Amino acid sequence: MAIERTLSIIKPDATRRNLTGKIAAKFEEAGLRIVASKRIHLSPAQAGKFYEVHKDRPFYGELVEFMASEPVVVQVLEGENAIAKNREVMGATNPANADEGTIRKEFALSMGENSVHGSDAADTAKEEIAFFFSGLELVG
Ligand code: DAT
Ligand code: MG
Repeated sequence: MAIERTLSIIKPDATRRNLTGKIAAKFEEAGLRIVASKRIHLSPAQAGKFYEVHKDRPFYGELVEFMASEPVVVQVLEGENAIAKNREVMGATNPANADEGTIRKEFALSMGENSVHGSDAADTAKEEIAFFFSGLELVG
């Protein structure tokens, strides 16, 4: 299995409830290394651009407003099979369907306020990492 990098976002519902450390611990316990991390407050334009792929979905406006509502913590996670492993640790998009022990099962408030984002494939991981970080900021 290849060593991969993936982009994670700890969303406003989680930063607001002081869950940043608990969520980061889940990544580390799963063997994912946090090779870059920063707390930022996205503008609506930045959040809209990041989630552009969903622009025609009915929830887009709500999603963008939520992601720009309060700070987020963006991180790059590195490890074997990191993209799929992070998706496993996150749990299903809808917390009602998330497995026990996953971040979304434990912490998510709803389908929209679901605590974390994670890249879904190698190409999106690359794009999403470049959206937030320069090469110099990635410290393996
Ligand atoms: P994921 O975040 O699991 O990759 P996604 O890419 O399908 O899920 O959607 C991006 C985010 O949009 C998701 O984390 C929460 C929000 N979202 C998705 N479907 C939604 C819905 N039906 N109602 C409200 N928000 C939704
Ligand atoms: Mg997605």
